[in-house]
Amino acid sequence: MSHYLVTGATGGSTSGAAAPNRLEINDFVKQEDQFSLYIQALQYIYSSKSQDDIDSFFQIGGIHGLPYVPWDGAGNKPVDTDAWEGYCTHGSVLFPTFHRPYVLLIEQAIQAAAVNIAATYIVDRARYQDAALNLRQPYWDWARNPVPPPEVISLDEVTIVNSSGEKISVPNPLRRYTFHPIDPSFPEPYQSWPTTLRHPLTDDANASDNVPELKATLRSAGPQLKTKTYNLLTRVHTWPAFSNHTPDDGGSTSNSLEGIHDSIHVDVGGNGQMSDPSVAGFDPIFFMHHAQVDRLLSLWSALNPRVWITDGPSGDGTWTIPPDTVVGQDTDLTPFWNTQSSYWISANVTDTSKMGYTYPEFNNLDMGNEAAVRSAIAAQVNKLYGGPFTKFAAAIQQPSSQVTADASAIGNVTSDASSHLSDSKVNPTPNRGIDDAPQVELVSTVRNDEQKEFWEWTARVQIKKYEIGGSFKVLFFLDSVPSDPKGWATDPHFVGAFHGFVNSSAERCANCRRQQDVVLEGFVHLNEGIANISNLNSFDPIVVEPYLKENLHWRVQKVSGEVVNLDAATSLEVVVVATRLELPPGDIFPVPAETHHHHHITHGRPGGSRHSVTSSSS
Ligand SMILES: [Cu+2]
Repeated sequence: MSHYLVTGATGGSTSGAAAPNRLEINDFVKQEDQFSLYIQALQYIYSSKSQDDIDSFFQIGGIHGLPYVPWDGAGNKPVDTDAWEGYCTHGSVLFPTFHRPYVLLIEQAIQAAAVNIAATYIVDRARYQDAALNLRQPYWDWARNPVPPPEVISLDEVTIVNSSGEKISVPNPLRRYTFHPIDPSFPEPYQSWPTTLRHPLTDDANASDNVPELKATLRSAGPQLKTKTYNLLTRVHTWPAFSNHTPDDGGSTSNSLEGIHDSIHVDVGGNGQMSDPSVAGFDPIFFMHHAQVDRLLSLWSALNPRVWITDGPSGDGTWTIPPDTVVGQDTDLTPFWNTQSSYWISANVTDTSKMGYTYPEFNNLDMGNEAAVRSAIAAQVNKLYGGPFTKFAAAIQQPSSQVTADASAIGNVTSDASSHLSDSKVNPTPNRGIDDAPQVELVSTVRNDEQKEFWEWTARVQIKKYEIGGSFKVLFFLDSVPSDPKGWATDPHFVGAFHGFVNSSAERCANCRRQQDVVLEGFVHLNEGIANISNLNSFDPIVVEPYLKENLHWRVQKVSGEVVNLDAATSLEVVVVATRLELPPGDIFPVPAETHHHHHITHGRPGGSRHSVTSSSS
């Protein structure tokens, strides 16, 4: 039997790029020809194909988790029935590279369908055939556009141009996938739901998406998401810290790519499929999300050109990878066949242009010139996700002589830093609730050369992955915790969350019991919340520490909305970390100069630090 080789899309060209661009979804929906073909191609792989066809949407979505069957002969049975039985690699160094050929596979299946559809056009056929060759999987840049366009989340029908050149409305395949049939392997509530759902309010068969809640949740998460993404790209420099959500931040006090990715799964899904790894691959937004994850891999890689995968533990394992073994650059990325006898491996997925696609940020760069690419991408990252002074310039409204007087007692805080902080102007009214608007308008994008350092405040979260029994959030608040848990994620006192993206079907989850000691780690950045909510006039430790001790609160909540008693989450540990960031002369990104773990801010409270004394490192 010959295998379905994962080659990606072929043909087409983007000016100034080595291969056609994948486009951001907001740009993509405006490309009438590509969008029309994409919608029809999705419909084709959804419903014209049987769910048993290897390149049907169901089969490709099912690679991730359920139905736990082989895809194209990659392992006849699970290598360990006590392990995770999907193919997707989570919690290991393979996370970023596994999902690269995975998105490539859906891109290939969609383009193959689009090429056939374009050939049927009787009006503008040449243009549509050209559009099909240029068609690539769009990405959703949630760090910039936390609420996706209506074509993705709220329209039941979309307008396309059909093969006769007519504008017609068709059911929107980006909104949901309809199972035909619901696979018998699905546990409840997925067994009851005929389609994928986002933020369903009930487990009933007639449950529907709660679009207002979905939008409000994403909008509220936006500023934190942007900061997390900026810090990932600018502060993380080692593969173990970059690649996955197990504890090891490489001293960055920043999230991994996987950790940020987890938050999107949980915030998009609510109690629906996206927040459960066993069925997340069936939501059409999954591949748009993972194209963005893949783009961040490309950007990070350009900024850290000599860093690629290193060996690490396999964690939960997969259908073909036993748990608690070592994986690395030569581990087979099953089930993605590269040749008839071999799979893709991480060592082979470094250059996307060889896989038939690129991202717009790389257009017109001399890809052979590592240093030039690095500085061009760095400038783009500052432009898109916040320049080096963004975080602290947001905050400070008035000078404080008190701060400058006392600051020297706390390490190397200079009085200069404090007073320069005070010079920055702030938009006094937070803009929560406006799509795409940064929560705080930042004056310091106009660079003040005097601003050379600032303190960044972050809550580090560690918790055992399977303690809560499914996906969950650890939500952080300043000042007070709203009384109604329903409104937690969208309340003005909410500053950000840590997200656990965890298999919930306990009856099919032997690894949930066996891998009980797997720990997740992530970071919630507090500066913007402090700037918006407190009346503080400085980020100096002497000012912020007593404030946080009094006013920082956290709660644990399952995706169902159920609140988990903090005393019951015994593995949870929240530690507040302050990092003094400097901008060395000639540098474009801030660099940590010293780090203090302020254990006593959270010590003695449920889920707080196990230590009591502040520890420092530089
Ligand atoms: Cu994912």
